[in-house]
Amino acid sequence: MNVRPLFTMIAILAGSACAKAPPAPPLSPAKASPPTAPATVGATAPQPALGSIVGTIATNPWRAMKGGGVVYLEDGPQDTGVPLSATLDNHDMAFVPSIAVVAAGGSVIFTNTDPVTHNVFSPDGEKWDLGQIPQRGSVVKRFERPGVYSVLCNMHPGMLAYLVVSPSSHFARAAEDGSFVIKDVPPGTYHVTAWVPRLKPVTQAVTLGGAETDVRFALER
Ligand SMILES: [Cu+2]
Repeated sequence: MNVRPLFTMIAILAGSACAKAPPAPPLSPAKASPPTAPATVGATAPQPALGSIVGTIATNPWRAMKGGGVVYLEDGPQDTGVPLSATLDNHDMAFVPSIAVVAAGGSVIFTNTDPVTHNVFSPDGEKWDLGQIPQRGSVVKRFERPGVYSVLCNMHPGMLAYLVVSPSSHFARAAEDGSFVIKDVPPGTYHVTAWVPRLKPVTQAVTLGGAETDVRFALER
């Protein structure tokens, strides 16, 4: 979604140069090693070592990162066991958090911890409206398709949040300084998208070979 061709294939493949483990001592030819542990037990297939895709987002203007951003794998594997839900609260006349993320197929729980009634709707995509949410009330909505929604309240025009529905369960919030870490990624090549409010998202091909791969994004209007 929203691929910018100019940037698409700029992958920075800086494989981790930091060897954390010292080289193993040479194996001495052991005469007898009775308790040999079997290499594989049972029928479970060996799991590839998981790594991290780390990096930073630079923005023009730089203030665009004030509320943070989201980075996600377009084609990452869908992990089972990942909590497929996010919460977006109405609190102190604002949405908290201002950027929420959920994997496609997951649900968002819209709550209201204010002493006043709020409304939650989005004019984007299929244009949903959850109606009024009273104090202590909540509404759950499931999101099947990836996309980004602006989230508004028709009773308080200043309220604005963003909901990013990620195409995979591998995503991360980017901090205000642009840094992010997507953890527990199996080795492979992925299309990684960086999204920041009001800027054009950028997708790059990134190959994760070792424990860590570093990638830099540059986003502008
Ligand atoms: Cu409101």
